[in-house]
Amino acid sequence: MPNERLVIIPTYNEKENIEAILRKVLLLPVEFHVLVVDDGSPDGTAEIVTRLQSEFPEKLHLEQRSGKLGLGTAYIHGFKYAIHHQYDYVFEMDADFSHNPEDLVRLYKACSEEGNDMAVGSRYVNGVNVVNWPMGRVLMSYFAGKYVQLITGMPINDPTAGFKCYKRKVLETLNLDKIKFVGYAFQIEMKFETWKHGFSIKEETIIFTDRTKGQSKMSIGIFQEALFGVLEIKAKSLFKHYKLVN
Ligand SMILES: Nc1nc2c(ncn2[C@@H]2O[C@H](COP(=O)(O)OP(=O)(O)OP(=O)(O)O)[C@@H](O)[C@H]2O)c(=O)[nH]1
Ligand SMILES: [Mg+2]
Repeated sequence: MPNERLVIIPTYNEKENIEAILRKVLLLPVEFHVLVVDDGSPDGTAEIVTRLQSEFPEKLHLEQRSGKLGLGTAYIHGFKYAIHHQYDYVFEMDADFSHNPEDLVRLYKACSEEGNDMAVGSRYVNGVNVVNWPMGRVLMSYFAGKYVQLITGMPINDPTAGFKCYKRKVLETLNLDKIKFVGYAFQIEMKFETWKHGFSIKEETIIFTDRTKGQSKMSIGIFQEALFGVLEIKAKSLFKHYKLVN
């Protein structure tokens, strides 16, 4: 049987969250496999995953990298793994419960039943659906989305969202080795490249909840990368020829 669905969860110091989130995903009524890409978390996140692997053989996978190399490259690593193992649907999800694992099923159906190539769990389809973020951060994220729309023309309300489903053919089409950014700009770049290739993208409304356990890895550097990265993504695209798929 071909492999169906793989959820990639990048982790750095998520010992407070990892076991609970894995149990949630692995026990959903629809079967999802999980790949954790851990960047040598000093807090022992990978050891917890290794222990759980005996409980979920075949379904729970772990890739370990030697140091904190950034979210973007962790996902690229995971995408290549997914292509190699022929997963049909590939998901991005955080470990910190900001993304509700139950929404994976809706993202999956948006692609498998509604025929979209990518589904994005979006906070800003109907107003703002964010719980427990300080108002400053909500506004920043919301207007960052508007800024990205303005610069790129991409019709997506939540371009920095990191909760997604890709059909494998999207990942096979994009040149993953040319994806440059690692933080929020990585999320923008992946959507932009997907859109420019003519793939269909659906935004599914989700409620995003701030993490309650563990430490955020958001930094000023990641914010700056997004601010200037968007300009670079747009500028580069002007010199690029996209072969449309649809
Ligand atoms: N492998 C790997 N995972 C990372 C890295 N940076 C962040 N992560 C993981 O990526 C996910 C998102 O990171 P967060 O710190 O929650 O970032 P965020 O959601 O933008 O920030 P908060 O809202 O404050 O939580 C989490 O599962 C992190 O553990 C990294 O360098 N390498
Ligand atoms: Mg988070």
